[in-house]
Amino acid sequence: MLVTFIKPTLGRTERGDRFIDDARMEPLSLGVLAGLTPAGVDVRLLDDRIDEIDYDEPTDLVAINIETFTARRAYEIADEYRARSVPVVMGGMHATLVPDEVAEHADAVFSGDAEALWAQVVHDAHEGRLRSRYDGGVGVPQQGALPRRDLYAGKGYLPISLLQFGRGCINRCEYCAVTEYFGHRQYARPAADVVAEIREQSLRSLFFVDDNLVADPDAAKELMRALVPLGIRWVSQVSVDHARDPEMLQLMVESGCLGNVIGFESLDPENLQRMHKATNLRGFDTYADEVAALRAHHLQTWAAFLVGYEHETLESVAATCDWAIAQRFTFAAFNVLMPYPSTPLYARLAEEGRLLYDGRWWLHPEYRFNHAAFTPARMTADELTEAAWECRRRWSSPASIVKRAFEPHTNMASLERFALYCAYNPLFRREAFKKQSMHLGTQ
Ligand code: B12
Ligand code: SF4
Repeated sequence: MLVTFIKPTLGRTERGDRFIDDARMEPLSLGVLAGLTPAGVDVRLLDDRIDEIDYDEPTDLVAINIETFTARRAYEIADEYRARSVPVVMGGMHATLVPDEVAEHADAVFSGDAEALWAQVVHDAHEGRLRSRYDGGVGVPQQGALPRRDLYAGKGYLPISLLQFGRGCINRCEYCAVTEYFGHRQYARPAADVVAEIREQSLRSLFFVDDNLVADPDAAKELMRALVPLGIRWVSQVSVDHARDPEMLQLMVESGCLGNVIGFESLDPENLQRMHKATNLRGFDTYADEVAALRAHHLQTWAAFLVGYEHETLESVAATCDWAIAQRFTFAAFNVLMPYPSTPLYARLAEEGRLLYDGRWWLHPEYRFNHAAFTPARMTADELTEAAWECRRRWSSPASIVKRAFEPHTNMASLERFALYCAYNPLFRREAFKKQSMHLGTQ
């Protein structure tokens, strides 16, 4: 039996080409799924962000990872295989959030985590008795299984190994799909399992793709203590409150952390309140102390902002970008607030009649990547789209890249950090231009 795992690309660029992601990373979800596949079953990986899919190549089961942004493309791929009578199972974030929609394009919809039930799916497919729905629930990642990293060979992924300590988050931000999926909980692996996995693979640069690595500060510290002897370099995603914990920062440095993605989201406490972003609000003072602490520990921050919340104005979007450049962060993202299905934000905007593109923007042929899909309170949707794009343009302009490079405590703190800065800023700039206004799906 042969199972084909597929990671769909986002869509096509304005020139009409299928989007090839030059900053692509290992698709950990599918690596883990392959690792959970029973011995004796053959597996292969097709990454639509680089590979051409030959739909006529024989396979017994197609397993597609689906997110809201890749739904249109995932359905195109699924429809092609199903037209050739190849059974398709889809799982991942979007399949869990809107299983009924996904069911229109799949023989089986898999909600939740794969660990408990994936072997059963493979068995059922082999017997020709695939059920239309599976619900794996949520829980501790991997449960002993290792991702099949051999499947990543030759696909040109960035030289950084993806892995997971925990998944889920205890916070309840109104717009967040993750916390809905995991029921406002975090599920972490034993630190010893993570250390064993790190020893099993060859790269020394690691990305913990946790939703919030520090959701349980004690568990995070235990992990970091276990990482110290490994001599690795790592990055992750963390909530800003960790910067108020000197022990956490010290352990990050000792265990090889280069910096983290941090959701600053907004500089306006009224917006943070509306988001239910409690972690950011505690002792809020325009993040001055937090940024100073990160700098003092030489951490290179990827600052994430969410633009378009209720109190946002065109002036406050521009001021957010000014502030980020003035802080000379290493990387930044200016994300337009997106109403992901099945989130409290989505329900609220639907009730207020503010969703655009008939509500299901991810399927709408007119919707474009990075465009607002709702009517903001204090500007038009087009103004929000343009203001966020202007932030991305200004942030990644050559003048900004040069200005930010010379931050002495972070980007200039060592040759290694400077090299990281210089390698990735131009790459992310190119990607930002390529992705802006892309069509979702390729048809
Ligand atoms: C790492 C990551 C990234 C990395 C990508 C790494 C890569 N490989 O390419 C980076 C930083 C580049 C990234 C980018 C983006 N991301 Co992202 N990302 C994540 C993150 C944090 C972890 C994903 C992961 O690897 N998890 C580890 C694996 C092992 O777990 P898993 O994916 O949950 O898979 C398990 C189950 O879901 C299930 N499963 C998954 N697929 C399948 C398939 C089948 C067939 C079956 C049976 C089961 C199954 O089994 C797995 C094992 O239990 C998630 C958050 C999250 N918790 O999912 C966001 C997340 C997926 N990203 C999100 C978004 C929005 C984006 C961006 C669009 C952001 C932007 N505006 O640019 C981009 C573009 C994404 C794209 N498709 O191109 C959203 C998606 C929301 C949604 N409703 O779909 C998420 C959920 C974050 C969030 N807070 O909402 N992302
Ligand atoms: S802190 Fe981040 S991961 Fe946690 S609920 Fe809020 S947005 Fe989601």
